[in-house]
Amino acid sequence: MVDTQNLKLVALGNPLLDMQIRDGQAVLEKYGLKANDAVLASPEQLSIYQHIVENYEVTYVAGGAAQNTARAAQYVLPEGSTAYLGAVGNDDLAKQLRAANDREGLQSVYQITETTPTGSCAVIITGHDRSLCTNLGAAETFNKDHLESTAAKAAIDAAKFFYLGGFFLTHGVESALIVAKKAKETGRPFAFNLSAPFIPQFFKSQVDQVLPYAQLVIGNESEAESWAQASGLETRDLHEIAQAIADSPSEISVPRTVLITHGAESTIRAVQGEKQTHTHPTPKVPAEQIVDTNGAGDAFAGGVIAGLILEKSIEEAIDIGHRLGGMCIGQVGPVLKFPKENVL
Ligand code: 26A
Repeated sequence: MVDTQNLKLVALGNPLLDMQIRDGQAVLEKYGLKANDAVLASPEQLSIYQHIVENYEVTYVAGGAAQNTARAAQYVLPEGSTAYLGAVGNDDLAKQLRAANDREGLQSVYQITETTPTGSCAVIITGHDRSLCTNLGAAETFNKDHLESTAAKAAIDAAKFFYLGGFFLTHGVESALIVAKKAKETGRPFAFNLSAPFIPQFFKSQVDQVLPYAQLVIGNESEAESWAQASGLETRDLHEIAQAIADSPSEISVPRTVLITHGAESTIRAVQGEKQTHTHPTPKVPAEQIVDTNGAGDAFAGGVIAGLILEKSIEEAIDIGHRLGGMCIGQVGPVLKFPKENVL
C-alpha cells in the first residue's frame, strides 16, 4: 500500500537497474556507442550486458531516470513525500530497486509483469562522460490499467505535483497523457524531462502531445538542440531554444518554465511569454571530486522539484537542483551522499 498522508510527488518512468563500468572506451567502440549519449539497445547491442559482466568490474546501482529524480526529491523532502510508478519483472533486479527506494523513502508503486525481466541499463563511463545503453524489459510493458490500481490511484489522487521522464514516451504516451490531463483538470503542476536527444528526435509526436500540459520542462543542451532540430528551428542558440519550448502550444493557464542545463555552464531559464531568458550559474565542482556524471541531470531535476514543492522561489529551487547535481557527480552512479548537508 502507499502512504498518502504526506505525499506530494508522483513520478512516472522506466525502472532500471544500472550496470556501471569505468574506463569503458573499448566497450563504446565495440558497440558503436557515443561517449555521452543514451540509447535503446539495438538487437546487435543486446550482448553488452553479458560482455561487461564477463570482462569488467560491474557496479550495480538503482537507475531509471525518473526514479533517480524521485529519489533525489525525497532526499530533500519530509518522509513519505514521494511515490514512483513504473513496471518491473518478478525477479531479483526488481527486489534490488525496491530496496534502494525503500532505503531512501521513495514509495515504489510497481506494476509487476511476471513474464518479462526487469529492465537494465549499461552505463559506460569514460573520463567524466557516461554512455547509457538500455534494455527496457518489463519497463515497456507498463499498462495504463496500472494507473487504476488501488495504490496508484491513491497516490495520483493525493499528489500535488507530477513528473514524467521523457524516456517513458518510447512506449507509454497513453498513460503519460492520462496523468498529464489529470494534472490539468485538478490544477496541479505537471513536469516533463526531455531525457535524451533521441526522444525529441524520434518520438517528436509523443513529445508534442505531452508538452502542452507541462508547466515545467527540464532538459540539457543536447536534448534542447535535438528538440530544435526536430521542430525545424534554424537556431542553435540555447536561450532561443529554451524560449521556443516555453512558448510552444499550451493547454494550461499557468506560464510554462523551461530549464536547460549545460554541464558545468550556467543553467538557462525561459518563461512562456517573456522577452528575455535568465541564467543561473552552476557552482563549480573541482575536477578531482568528480567520480562520474551518471544521474547528475536527474538529481538536478529532483532538487528543483523538491524546492518547488517546498514553495521556494524558482531561483532557490534551481540552487537546490545544482547542489544535488554536484553531489551526485561525486558518487558512483545516480546516488546522493549522506549525511544531508546544507541542501536547502
Ligand atoms: C528508454 N531509456 C533509454 C531509458 C533510460 C533511462 N531511464 C529511462 N529510460 N536510459 C537510461 N536511463 C537512466 O538514466 C539514468 C541517468 O540519467 C539510467 O538508468 C540512469 O540511471
